[in-house]
Amino acid sequence: MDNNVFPKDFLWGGATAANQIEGAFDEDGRGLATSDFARLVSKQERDTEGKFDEHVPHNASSSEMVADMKANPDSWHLPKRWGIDFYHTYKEDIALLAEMGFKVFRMSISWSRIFPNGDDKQPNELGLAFYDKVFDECHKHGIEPMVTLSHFDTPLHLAEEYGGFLSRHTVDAFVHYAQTVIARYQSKVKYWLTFNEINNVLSNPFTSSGVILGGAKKVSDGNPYLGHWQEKFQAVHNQMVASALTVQLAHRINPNLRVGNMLCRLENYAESTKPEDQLQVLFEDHFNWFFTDVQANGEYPYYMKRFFKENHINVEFAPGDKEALLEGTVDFITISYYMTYVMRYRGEPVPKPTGRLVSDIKNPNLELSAWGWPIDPIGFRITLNHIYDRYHLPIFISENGLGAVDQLESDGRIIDDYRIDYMRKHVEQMREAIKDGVDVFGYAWWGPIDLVSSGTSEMTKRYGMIYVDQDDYGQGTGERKRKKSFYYYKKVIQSNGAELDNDIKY
Ligand code: BGP
Repeated sequence: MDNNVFPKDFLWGGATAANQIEGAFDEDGRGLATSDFARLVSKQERDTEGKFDEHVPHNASSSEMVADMKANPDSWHLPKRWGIDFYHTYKEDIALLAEMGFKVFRMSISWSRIFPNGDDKQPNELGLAFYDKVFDECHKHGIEPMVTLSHFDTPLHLAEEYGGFLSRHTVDAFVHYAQTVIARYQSKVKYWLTFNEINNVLSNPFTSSGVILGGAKKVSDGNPYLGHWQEKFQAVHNQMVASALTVQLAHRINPNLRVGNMLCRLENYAESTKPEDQLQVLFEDHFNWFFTDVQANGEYPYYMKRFFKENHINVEFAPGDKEALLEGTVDFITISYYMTYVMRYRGEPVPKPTGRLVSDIKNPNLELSAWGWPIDPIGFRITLNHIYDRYHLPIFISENGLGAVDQLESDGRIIDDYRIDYMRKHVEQMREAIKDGVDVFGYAWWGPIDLVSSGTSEMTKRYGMIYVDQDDYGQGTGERKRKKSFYYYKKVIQSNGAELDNDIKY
C-alpha cells in the first residue's frame, strides 16, 4: 500500500485560541472580553447536577451574571483570565511545538488586546507588539502562523453597549480591527480565519458573538428568551457580512493573503432507515451548511427561506450587504471535527436548530470520550468528502482532538495511548479522504498543549501532547512535560503521514 499520500508541503500542526492560553487578561492595556466571564464548570459539578449537557450555559450569558462577576470576581472561578500563561511562556511553548516538527500554528489574536474596547480609534501598541513577537518566534522555527481574528472573545464593551454583533457598530469595529492587524502582519501571516465556529452563535451567542440575550442595554426587550432566533440570526448575518468585508480587504491589502471560514462541522446520521429520520438529517444538515454556504457561495441558500418565514425571522440586510457577501467569498474552507450525531424525526415538517452540541441519541457503534463525545474517525472521511463535494475548495482541518483525563506516572511520564489511538485513526481516515480526491492542505490538532476548555473552562479536560502542570483552579507549577503522544505526532509529521503505527519509544 502506498502510504505517501500527503502533499509534500502539507501543513501539520496544532490549534489554540488566545482566550484559552494567553492569560494576562489585564496586562499591557488589554480590555475585558466575553471570555473573561466564562465560569468553571467542572465535570464533578455537572455529574452532581445529574446533567451531561455540554450546553448548559457555562459561560455568563446574562447581564446580571456579568455584573456579579465584575463586582465579585473572587467568588467566581474564571480560568480564561489566567489561561496557561502563554503571554509569558510563548517562546518556550513555540519551541516545544517546533520540536514536534510543526509546520503551522493556528492561534488567535485577542481583539481586546489590540482595541481594549473593541471600537477604539487607535490600536494598543503593546498588544500589537506582543503578536509581532509571537509571529517572529514562529518564523524563527519555520512555523507558519494561521490566525483567527475572533475566537470566542468579543470585547466586553461591545457586548454590553451594543449587544455585540446585533449591532452594525460592531461590524464596523471588527472591520477596523481586521484592517489594522492584517495590514500590520501581512508579511508575517498569510492565512487568516474570520470567526471561529461561526455556527456557535446558535448555542453560545454570548461568547461567540457578544450577544447577551435580553440583557444588553441597547437591545433588551425585557424578555431574555423572546425572539432569540431573530437575534441570533441577525447577529450571525452581521458576522457573515463582517467576514466577507474582511476577505475583500485582505485581498486588497495583499493579493497573496488567503482567508478562510471556520465551521464546527456536525455530520449527522439517521437513527434508522425511516425516511423521516433521514429528513431530520437533512434539516439538521441545513442548519450546519447554512453558514458555510453563505461564506463560500456568497448568498443565502434557498432552504432557509421557509424556516425564516414560518418562524417570523426577519434578517435585515443593510444596503450593500448582498454585494458584500457575493464579493467576499472565502478562499478555503476550515472545519473543526470532533464527532458525529444521530438524528430522529421530531415530528415537525420544518427544521429547528437544537443548539445542542452532543446529541441526545447515542450511537451504539461508537465509543465515547470521557466527556461523552462520540469518537468517529470514519465520520471524518465522510465529512471531508461531503465538504469537498459541496464547495470544491481546499480544506484545512482547523481542529480535531480528544479531551481526556491524563494520569501522571510516578516517574513523571504521561502515557496517553488513547490520544495516540484517536489521532492515528483520524489521520488514517484523512489519508483515505485525500486518496478519494479531497483537497486537504493541512491538519491542526486542537490543543497541542493543554489549555483551558472552551465549553467548561476546565484544565482537567486535556487535549495536549504537551502536559501543563496546572489544575482547574490555576494551581500548579505550570511546568510543561512531553507526553507519549508528543513523540507520536513528531513521527507522523517527520514521515509526512506515512508512518502511523504506534511503535514509538517513550
Ligand atoms: C471548539 C472550539 C475550541 C475548543 C474545542 C474543544 O468548539 O473552537 O475553542 O476548545 O471546541 O472544546 P472544549 O474545550 O469545550 O472541549
